[in-house]
Amino acid sequence: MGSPGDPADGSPAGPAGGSPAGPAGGSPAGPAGGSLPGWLGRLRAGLARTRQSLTARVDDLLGRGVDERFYEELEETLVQADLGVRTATTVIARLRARVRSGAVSPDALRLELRAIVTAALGEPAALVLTPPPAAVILLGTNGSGKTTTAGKLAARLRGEGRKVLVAAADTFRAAAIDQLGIWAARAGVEVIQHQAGADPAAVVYDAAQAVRARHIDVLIVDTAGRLHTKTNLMAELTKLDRVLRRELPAAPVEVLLVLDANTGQNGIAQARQFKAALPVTGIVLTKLDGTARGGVVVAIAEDLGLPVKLIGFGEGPDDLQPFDPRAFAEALFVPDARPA
Ligand SMILES: Nc1nc2c(ncn2[C@@H]2O[C@H](COP(=O)(O)OP(=O)(O)O)[C@@H](O)[C@H]2O)c(=O)[nH]1
Ligand SMILES: [Mg+2]
Repeated sequence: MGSPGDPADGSPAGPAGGSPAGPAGGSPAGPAGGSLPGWLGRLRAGLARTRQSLTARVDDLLGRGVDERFYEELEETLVQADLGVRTATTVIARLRARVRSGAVSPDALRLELRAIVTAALGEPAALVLTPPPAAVILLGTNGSGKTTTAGKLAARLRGEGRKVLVAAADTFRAAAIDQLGIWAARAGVEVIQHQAGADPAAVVYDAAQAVRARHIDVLIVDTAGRLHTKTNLMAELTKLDRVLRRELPAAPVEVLLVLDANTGQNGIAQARQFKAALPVTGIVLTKLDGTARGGVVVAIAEDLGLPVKLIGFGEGPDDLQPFDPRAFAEALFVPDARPA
């Protein structure tokens, strides 16, 4: 099939192929719907597994009354949903404080928990893409979803009326270059590519010249998936970053680390290492559809000091959205059967 999402670059298959179970079309179910945009319905559907592992269990606990055991088991549940030990501990401490000051009914506690998590997620952080031309560099380990994100982002920005160019700086395999080319064609944006094996910094150099010559608004740079422990490969990324800033000195540059939600806490460890090597400005959390580990978004916000700027929850061009903490917490906490 012609899906650019096919694992053309040989990344591990994972759960990627699977479209999320349930009403992926995203027509809002039930009274909560009202005017839910389609993507919100798909996000909700995508987060079903996380929601089940988290809220069903929390509801269970809430039904049993609040004692020491309740807090212990709640903390364990939060850790299992990949919120991380530190975050879970904080959430529990805040919940205890609220209970001391009076919130005790299960419904009140559930709302309290949702409010605490929403607050932990912080404020929405938009991509900074002005004044044009701006650049977005996508980093991350192999298979995390960089190329797919590049394609989805190109489509999105193009849809907003911007002139977009993508640079195939993953020159490691020809298939990776083709994969980006398919996305670019589909999104109706231009692409700069070299032969497989070329220097990624040379691709970026050419792309920067094209940005100037063609009056591009946003340059999106796809890079090779690489192990963050390989310092020579990190050096390659640093070089690419340096060339980009030298050639487009006035451009705002977003350096986005693309993390697969399925990697949970490991993703956070990866993020720390990338952050040490490059001026990462934000996170793209992908594959939120079909994972039970969507809670990791909370841990990222709390532990990493980096904003989640975009979330990916499917392989279609619309399955990438700016991260909205409120919408996310709601998709995570409002149970299926009884929308708030
Ligand atoms: N279900 C799902 N699959 C995704 C998502 N993002 C990427 N993928 C799939 O994950 C696989 C690897 O993605 P790719 O963009 O090639 O990763 P890269 O190696 O970082 O460039 C592909 O099969 C993609 O279609 C997502 O948000 N949801
Ligand atoms: Mg790729």
